[in-house]
Amino acid sequence: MSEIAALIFDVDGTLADTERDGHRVAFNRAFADNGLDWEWDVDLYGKLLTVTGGKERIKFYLKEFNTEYEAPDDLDGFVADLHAAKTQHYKAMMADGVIPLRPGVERLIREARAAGVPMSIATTTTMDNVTSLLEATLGKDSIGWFAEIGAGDIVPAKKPAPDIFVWVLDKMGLRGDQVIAFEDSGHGVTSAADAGINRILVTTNDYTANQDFSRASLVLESLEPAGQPAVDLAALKRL
Ligand code: XBP
Ligand code: MG
Repeated sequence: MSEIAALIFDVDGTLADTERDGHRVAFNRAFADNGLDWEWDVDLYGKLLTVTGGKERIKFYLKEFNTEYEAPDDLDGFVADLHAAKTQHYKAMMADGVIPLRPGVERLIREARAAGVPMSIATTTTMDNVTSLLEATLGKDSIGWFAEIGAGDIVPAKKPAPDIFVWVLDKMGLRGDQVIAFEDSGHGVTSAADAGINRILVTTNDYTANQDFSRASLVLESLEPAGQPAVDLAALKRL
């Protein structure tokens, strides 16, 4: 049994199932706003999730799935504008409460907070998206419940690179072997493990269920898996 110096949470797919009904829909709305007839359906979006980060994902789509489209000379500017429009749609959806937290997430966060266990966030998504989800689900003050929020372009390389977990660990003054990471994807596990985190709890979702989690400590369908005890701090100490 090892002490837990902090919990570090991924956001998309881990705190909430945001990809299929949140990010994907927001991308499609931004495309329509900009007169583009692109439609990312549920299956295609699963393939696009190979690449993390929304701007990187749009470029990947153009390179691999829509080679016919003649992108403007200023590709970076074009993608950045499209992505900014997507973020506005995503934030509006979160403010409307479209996506709830996954089972057990709020319970565990409240338990950690009551026990004085520090929490942070390590995600590839944009900071505004994180704060809009937290505000809509846990309330305005909840941003302050997290010691560090590592998000988006704050590091040059997104998951599966370890940079975002390394950034959060550095900011917290902790080593990887002192914390527990929560992830939902193979890329997330690679990122956390390569940052030196050896206790990684995965909660899968439809997009990630068949990915490689060989470096995770425990893989569950959720923090409240059917027919098994719910994950609480005592269970985390046994990881
Ligand atoms: C999440 C992502 C994000 C979102 C989109 O990965 O890949 O890119 O899909 O967010 P993870 P932005 O859960 O591993 O952090 O559009 O804001 O980039
Ligand atoms: Mg994720």
